[in-house]
Amino acid sequence: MTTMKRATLGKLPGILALVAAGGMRRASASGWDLINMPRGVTNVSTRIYALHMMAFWVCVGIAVVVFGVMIWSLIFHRKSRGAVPDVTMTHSTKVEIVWTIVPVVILVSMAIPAARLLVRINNNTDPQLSIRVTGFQWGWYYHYVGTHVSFVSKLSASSNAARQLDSGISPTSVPHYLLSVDHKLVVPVGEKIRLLITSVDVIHSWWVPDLGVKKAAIPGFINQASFTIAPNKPGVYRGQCAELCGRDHAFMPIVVRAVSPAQFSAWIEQHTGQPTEAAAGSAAAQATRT
Ligand SMILES: [Cu+2]
Repeated sequence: MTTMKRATLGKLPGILALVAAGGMRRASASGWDLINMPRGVTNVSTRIYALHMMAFWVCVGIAVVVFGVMIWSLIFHRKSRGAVPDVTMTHSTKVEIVWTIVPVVILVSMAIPAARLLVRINNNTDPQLSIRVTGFQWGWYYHYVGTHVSFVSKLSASSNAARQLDSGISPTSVPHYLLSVDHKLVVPVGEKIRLLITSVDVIHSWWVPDLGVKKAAIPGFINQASFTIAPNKPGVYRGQCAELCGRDHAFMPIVVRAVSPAQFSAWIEQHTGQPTEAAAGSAAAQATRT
């Protein structure tokens, strides 16, 4: 057995305990919300949720009808009850018309709201704030367009220490393990924010479920994504890189802190010029090399 395998097996009880603890935490909170996708805090994310629920209930309805007929047939038309197959029936135009029209109606009725929402999701016009997001191995570099505010956001020191092999630190003792960063992305609530997303090395993906945003960061391309956090929803929203990008893919989380516009202005003022874009850029480049 290799040393690596032994190390992994040695950690197995710890990993299982962690999974169990996570499961218990989930079970103790309101169950349905934890197994379902989040409603999120933006206009778009709540619409995505509503669309998802609509599709879910359509699927439930179809399942009830299809399995209902199937089970009813199995019970009431089984051989032991004397059922005899009707070998003369080979074709029914009426039935074929029904089973063609019904799925078409269902699909179109789902496609129309989905297409409408897709158009809304991709509406990146008239932002009140633009932020350049650059993914790198292993973190994110943010620059508030039109300001001198820019910084690198990486996995927090506490999570980074705990994740090291044989660190002896229990991940359960670390708040927001692997979902916390050194510098959060600060944004104002109630304002339309446009992200200009790219990468300096491989493909990453900027994903924050509560914002309804998941966009690939591709070197050489600038992708756009927009979101507006509801004015009554300031808070901290967490996400992760969602594109397998290499060794430390699991260690480049995203944390967004939504504050009031006044607090945001104060924050921008406080951070203008420190660190400068050039300094943050060289930090990003250095981080890429290590
Ligand atoms: Cu990644």
